[in-house]
Amino acid sequence: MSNEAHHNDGRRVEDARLITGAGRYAADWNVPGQLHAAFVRSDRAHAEIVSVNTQEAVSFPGVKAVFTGEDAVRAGYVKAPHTMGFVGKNGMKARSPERPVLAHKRVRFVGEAVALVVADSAGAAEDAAELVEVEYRELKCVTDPEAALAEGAPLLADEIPGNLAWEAEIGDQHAVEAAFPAAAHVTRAKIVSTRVAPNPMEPRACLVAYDATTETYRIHSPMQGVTTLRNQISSYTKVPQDKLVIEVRDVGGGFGQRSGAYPEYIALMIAARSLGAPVKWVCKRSEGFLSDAHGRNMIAHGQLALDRDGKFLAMRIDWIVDLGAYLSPGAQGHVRNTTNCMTGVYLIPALYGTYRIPLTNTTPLASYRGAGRPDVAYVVESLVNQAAAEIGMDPAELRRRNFIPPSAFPYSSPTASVYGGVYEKADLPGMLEKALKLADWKGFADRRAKSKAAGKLRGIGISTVIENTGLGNAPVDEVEIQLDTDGTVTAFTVAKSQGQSHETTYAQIVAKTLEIAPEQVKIVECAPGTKLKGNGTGGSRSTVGAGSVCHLAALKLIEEGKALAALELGVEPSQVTYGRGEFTTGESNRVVKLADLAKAGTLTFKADGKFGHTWPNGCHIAEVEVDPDTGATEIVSYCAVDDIGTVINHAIVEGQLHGGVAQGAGQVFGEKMIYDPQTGQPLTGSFMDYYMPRAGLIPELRCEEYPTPSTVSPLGVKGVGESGCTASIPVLAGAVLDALRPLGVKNLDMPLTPARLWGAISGTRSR
Ligand code: MCN
Repeated sequence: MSNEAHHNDGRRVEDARLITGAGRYAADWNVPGQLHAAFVRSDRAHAEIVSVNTQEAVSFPGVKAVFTGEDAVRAGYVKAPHTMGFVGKNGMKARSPERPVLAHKRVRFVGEAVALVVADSAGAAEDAAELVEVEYRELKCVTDPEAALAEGAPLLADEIPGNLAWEAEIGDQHAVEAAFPAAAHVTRAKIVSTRVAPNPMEPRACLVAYDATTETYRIHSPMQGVTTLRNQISSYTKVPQDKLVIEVRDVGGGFGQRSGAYPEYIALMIAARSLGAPVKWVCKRSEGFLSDAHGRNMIAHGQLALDRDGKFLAMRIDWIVDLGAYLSPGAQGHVRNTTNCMTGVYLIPALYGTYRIPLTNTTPLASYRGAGRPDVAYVVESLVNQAAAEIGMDPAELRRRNFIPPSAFPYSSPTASVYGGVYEKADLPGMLEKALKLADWKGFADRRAKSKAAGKLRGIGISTVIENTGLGNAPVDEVEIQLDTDGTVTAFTVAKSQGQSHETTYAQIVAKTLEIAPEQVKIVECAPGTKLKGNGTGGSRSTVGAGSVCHLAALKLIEEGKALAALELGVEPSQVTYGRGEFTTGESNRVVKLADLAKAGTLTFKADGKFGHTWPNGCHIAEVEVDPDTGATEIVSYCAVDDIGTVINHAIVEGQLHGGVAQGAGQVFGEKMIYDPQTGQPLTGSFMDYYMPRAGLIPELRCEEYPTPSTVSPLGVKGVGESGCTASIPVLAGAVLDALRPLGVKNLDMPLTPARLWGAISGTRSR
């Protein structure tokens, strides 16, 4: 069977289930005797809690109990786990206020859970929640990260002076300071990656049941991998991991936001144990805007020094990373990934970066598709594009002059020693030329002239990006393959698809290794009670991690299968060969099929692997037309050339790019969480006010591959799940700026709404 025959035609095997309503999401789980929960949430951004009066709520018909911060403190569930374990300036460790799972004595953002009402119906719980009276003593709030760090800012926690949760510096300050005075040109910019609300399609939900005889909690929740959630819940509660059974089947989008243990889940554990009944909560969309972790939210002051020929000499980036009122479990990417990719795809001999993380009276932040990678790409690519405009050089040519050359790989970036940033091989010049051709870069001047004749401002944007994917926090990724008596092969993994089609692609991997049809392979992710070690899905690492181990486990089946088949065939294992689901020997015509191997009972084969970072990279080029009379933008073309190593499934990879580009476009053109600076109230708390990208925004993408197989993964794969986001933000924002630059517009802050662009255009006209 040829390799091609092992690939199906790209169709996702999970689609039939998901689009016919047969999916099973967190809210679809129901268990006998379950009760329903509603949270009372803070409507103040910053306040002391004077009292919580639950009397009326408790006596509301159907209500079983109301829990408050006192219950959370009594349980000892006050220390939220976070992953910012890095060592900062002068050995500084990250600091976060205590966070009881129901707020106690103090609230620090609008939406923080203050009380939990449990009733025999969701309606009763919601109605009673309105009867809980919370008396607050309001405190001054601060929602702007720069204001939070300023002298005299309201303090979120007495033990965290200056609201400074963490501070760090990386790189070589002296080298950078020496390089700048010698530069022929310095480009400077303040670049803001806006705060967005991820809004996966499936709202959060959680159902917790407690078995008093075994002291075990069974938790149904949407998440990205069973081990991460179990770890974090255990760390929040000190409940041993083997007393936490986590159940999940389908997840309707995650984007990083689902990876962590939210306080609500743990408050439900208190309720389920105390009431001796399962308790279920389904988050409403407007509640999600307030309490689901937000994404991005980084400010960078960047400076890039160039010599007379446009060669980069040095770069400095000062970051302010606003992670909200508390450090959440999923916040480390903001620092680790921006550090890993801080010089992008360029040779920049001297680099210096600083980080400051303030606490603000806003919803906590976590990884959001790209987790720092889109932010750093946006900063570096914007600096490069601005430098090209300032020195009057074609931005493609400026890139050519500064790329890390193929001969320099594996490339140890100036930040390689911080969190492990050695780039594996890439061919950046080749990638650029392919993309320029695909996008007909040379023909742009003509297209711009045509647009101008039609009364439109046309702009072109380019980004060349690289990102780290693969490495995870778990010590290894394990996969177990089960061979059943009928020859069916089932692979069990820890990673969890939230829409990334693992059931299709992992099955393809196993099928290809075993030379059988993908239909013969079933994938089960996060089986309840699984003892497998491994990483959740995040950081576009599942294919590098779990995918590679699927291959290794299938190889194990072949190797161990040979020994078993040898017994049947009456030969030495070395005399057995395997192919197309059959063990054969040159000694006879006898054949042992996979089903024969397991005829006496199911067999299992376990493999593990630990992989470093892989480095997908790409060049995206887009063109936009801006209507100067309305400020409305149309993306008129989008070309993506990506090196994601060996591709398992082309259709799925394109789908991943489409989704990522749409999310990037959403951020560029409209998405932004806005807080009222005086009151700390979110002003974009529903889809009435918060922009979401629609299908009409995104044109037909032209995607092409330019693979340099990874040497980190035995499959040669690099991740792709976040590539679309990382490349699209600089490319789309850059294209719009390019359209307006001839009018004298020098910078534009996202979101690039019609109103903002119209204002910028009118401003230049009135000048
Ligand atoms: N793939 C492939 N060939 C490659 C690389 C990947 O065919 N060389 C396939 C994979 O097998 C998998 C998909 O592409 O089916 C994505 O793989 P990978 O890049 O390994 O990413 P993960 O599976 O680890 O997914 C995580 C990534 C992240 S971090 C976010 S955030 C994200 C994303 O994927 N969230 C998503 N894509 C998403 N897509 C959907 N629909 N929903 C989300 O929540």
